[in-house]
Amino acid sequence: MSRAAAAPAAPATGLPPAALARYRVEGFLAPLPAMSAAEAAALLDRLQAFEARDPAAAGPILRHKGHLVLPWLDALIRHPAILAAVRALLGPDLLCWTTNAFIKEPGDGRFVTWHQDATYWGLSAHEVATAWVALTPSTRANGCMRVIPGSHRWPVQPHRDTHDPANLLTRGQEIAVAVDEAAAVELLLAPGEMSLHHVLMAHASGPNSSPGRRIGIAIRYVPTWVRQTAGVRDSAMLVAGEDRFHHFAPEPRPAAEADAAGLAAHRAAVDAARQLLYRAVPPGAEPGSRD
Ligand SMILES: O=C(O)CCC(=O)C(=O)O
Repeated sequence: MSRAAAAPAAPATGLPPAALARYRVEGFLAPLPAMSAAEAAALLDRLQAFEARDPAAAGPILRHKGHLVLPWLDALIRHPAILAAVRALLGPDLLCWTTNAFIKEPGDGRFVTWHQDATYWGLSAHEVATAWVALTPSTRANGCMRVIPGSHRWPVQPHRDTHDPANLLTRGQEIAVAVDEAAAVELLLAPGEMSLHHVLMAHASGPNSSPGRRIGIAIRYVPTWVRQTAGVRDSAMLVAGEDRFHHFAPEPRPAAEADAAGLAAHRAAVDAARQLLYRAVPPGAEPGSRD
């Protein structure tokens, strides 16, 4: 299949002008409809069935670029409503750079410190957005994402790496300057809703003190003209429009769950992510491969 032919038909603009203007001012939008609650429940079933079938592999695969291995996740990154919204932000030619499932089990104490995604990603521009799609409710009690409106206009702040194992981020990185918690906004989502956030947006989330799992899939989109600048051979999946730049190695779509080709592509992508996200980190650190 040609790369252009792989692009789904999506409405040209998926955000009303007022929402677009708000994103430019605040750096995020939430809640936005992505799919029905029933569609989200079906995706959650598939995720949990995969975890049950192969618990050892599921963690690392879901954490980073699971769309290379799981056809349902490959479909999610091309979902017409999600793409329509992201096209309104970033233009018609889009790559999915990565996917990361953020899973918090009841009482597991996992959290995310205040950080800006752009810090270690090595991308040549800040025209990069995340669609965070809720497969379960995302609430104050289960550790929903919180953002600082307008922080996408901050430059990349100094970050320090804590390597705290309870931190869901790869390096346990956190902004090394004070963040005004009182200014934070909670992104409360129902299953099937999503938030969109800018790559410079300061965001964090607390632990899950509810009795249920909190599961969201973060999908990172970049326009095709963005490059990887960190000296790593990076790859990405064309999901809309065409790629006239070829800055990223194209990624194969999975034909079946966890088939040999998908697993090989995933292994290569995790190796590249390890080089990217752990550059200048002492050897011995364990990969988490998220931000
Ligand atoms: O899911 C979370 O709690 C944090 C997500 C996050 O840091 C991100 O999507 O960049």
